[in-house]
Amino acid sequence: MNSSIKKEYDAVIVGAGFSGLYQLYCLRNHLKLNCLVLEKGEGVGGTWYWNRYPGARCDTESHAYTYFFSDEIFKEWEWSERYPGHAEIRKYLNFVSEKFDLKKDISFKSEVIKTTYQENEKKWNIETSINKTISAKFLITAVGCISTANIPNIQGLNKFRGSYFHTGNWPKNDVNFNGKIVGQIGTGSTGIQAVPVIAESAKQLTVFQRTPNYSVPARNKPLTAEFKTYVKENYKKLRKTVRTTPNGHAFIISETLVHDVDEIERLKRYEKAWEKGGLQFRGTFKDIISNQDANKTASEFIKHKIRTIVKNKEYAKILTNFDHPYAGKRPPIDSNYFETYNRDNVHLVDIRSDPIKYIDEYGICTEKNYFNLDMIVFATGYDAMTGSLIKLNVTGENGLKLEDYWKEGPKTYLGIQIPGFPNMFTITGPGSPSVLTNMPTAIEQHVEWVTDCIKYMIDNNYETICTTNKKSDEWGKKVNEAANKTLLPTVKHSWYLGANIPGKPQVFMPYAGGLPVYKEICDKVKESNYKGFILS
Ligand code: NA7
Repeated sequence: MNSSIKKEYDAVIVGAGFSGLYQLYCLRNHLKLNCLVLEKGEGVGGTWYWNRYPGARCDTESHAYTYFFSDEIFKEWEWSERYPGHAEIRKYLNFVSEKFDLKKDISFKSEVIKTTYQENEKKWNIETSINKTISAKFLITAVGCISTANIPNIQGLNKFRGSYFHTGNWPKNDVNFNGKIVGQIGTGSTGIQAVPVIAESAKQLTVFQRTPNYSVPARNKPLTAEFKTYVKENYKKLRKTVRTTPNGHAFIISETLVHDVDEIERLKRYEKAWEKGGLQFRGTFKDIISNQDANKTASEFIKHKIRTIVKNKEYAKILTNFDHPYAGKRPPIDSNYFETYNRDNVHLVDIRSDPIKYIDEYGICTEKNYFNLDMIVFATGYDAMTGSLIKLNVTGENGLKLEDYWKEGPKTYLGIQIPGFPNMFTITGPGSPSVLTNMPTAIEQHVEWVTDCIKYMIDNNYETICTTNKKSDEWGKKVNEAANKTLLPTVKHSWYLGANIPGKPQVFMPYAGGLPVYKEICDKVKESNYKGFILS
C-alpha cells in the first residue's frame, strides 16, 4: 500500500509482528482510528519474519503461543506441532492479518529511520526508508524485544571469503550446507536449535562455545487429533491459565519447594519433567529460580543428563562447565542438541579457554588453533530490549534523544512510556515482563492497556500523555527489587542485563515480578485515571 500512504495518521505503529498486528486491530477496529503500520520486512511476522535459521522454532507450546483475544481465530486456527516452527508462525500471522483485513493498513519494506516529536503540533514525525515522512498523534513501537541482531566485532570478518549469516537475519532462500565446512559461534537458545539441523547436512560443523547452556529436551511432536480437540474445547480455561500464571505459559508452576521433598522424590519429579520436556522443567519446584541451593539440585540433574548423553568426555566437560545457575539465563529447550556431539562430523571448541583471535579469508583463528571454514553461522544473539527502540532514532521533547536519555540504561514507567516522549507507547518495552513471559500473552495485556489509555484520552479530550522522571525512577527501583528476588541478576553475561553487548549499560531490564502482579499494577493505574502520567 506504499503509494496510498497519507501524510497524517492518528496513530503510527512500528512493526508487523504479534504486537503491531493486534495494536492495529484494536485502534482501527475498536477505536476507529486512522492507523498505519510501518514494517521493514516484506511481510508480516515481526521477529519471525527474519528468524528462518535451521531449526527455528518457538519454545512456547503452540496452544499458548497464540492470540487469545478472538474466539474466532482460536476456533479456526489449528497448530500442527507441540512447538510452532517459524514458517507456521508466519502462516498464522498471515491468517490473522487476512481474517481482519490488516494488510491494507501496513506499509511493507518501510523501515523507520527517524522519529521526532514536534512540540508545537504535538505530533510525531516519522521518516521512513521509502522517502516518506508521516505525522501521527500517537507513536506505538511494536518492534519486538529480540530483533536487533548482534554480530560481534571480530577482527577480520570482512576478509572472510566464505559466506556468513546471523540467525536473526536469515536469507529467505534456503542456505545449503551440503558438503560444507561450517563454523557456528554461539550456543544460546538459537544456537542450540541450529546445531542439530546444520549437522545433518554439513560435511563438518565446528561449534564455538563461550558459555555452556543448560538445555532440556523439547520433545517436539505433531499434535494428535485428541489434543487439538482438547485445546479447542478448553479455550477459555487455557486463556485463564496463560493470563494468571506468572510467566504467561499454559503450565502451572509447582507450589512445592525443592527441600519439601526427599532426594528420591525430587529426582523422580525431575526425571518426569525431563521426560515430558519443555520450559515447564523450571516449574518442577517453586524455588528453582529464586534459591541458589534449590537451583543447584536442578542444575546438577541437568549436568548429569548431559554427561550421560555426550560420549566424548572432553566435550561433556566443556558442555557442563557452567558458571551460572539453571534458568539464570533464558533456558533453551532442544531437539537432540547434546546427542549431536556424538556425531563424527561435529566438533566443539571452548572459546573461553581458547578464545577467537581473528577471522581471515579462510576461517577462524583461535589462540591455539586454526579452523578452515566455508561458512560461519553467527548465533550470537541480539541487542535485546533497547536496541530496536534506539535504532528508531527517536527525539522527544526539548530535543532529547532516546539514546542519550538511556545512556545509563533504559528508564520507563511500567515499560510502556518514557518521560520526555509524549504519546509514544512501547509495547513490551524494557521494564515490563516481556521476555520473562510468553510473549503473545504479555503483548495482549500491553496492547489492551494502550488501547484503553488512548480511548480515555479521546473520550476526555486530552491531547497528550507523558510520564515523569520521578515515576520512571520509582518503577526502576521496583524492577530491581523484583529481579533481586530471583537468581537472574547474578548471571554475568546475561542479555537480560545488556551484558552481551560491549559498552551497553548493565541494568536488569525485564520486570521479574510476574504477569498477574504486573497486570494488577497497570490496571490500578488505569482505574486511577492514569496516575503517574501527565495528561493535558
Ligand atoms: P543469546 O541467548 O544471546 O545467545 C547468544 C550466544 O552467542 C551465546 O552463546 C553467547 O555466549 C554467544 N556469543 C555472543 N557474543 C559472542 C562473542 N562475541 N563471541 C563468542 N560468543 C558470543 O541469543 P539467542 O539468539 O540464542 O537467543 C535469544 C532469544 O531468542 C532466546 O532467549 C529466545 O527467547 C529467542 P555467552 O553466553 O554470551 O557467553
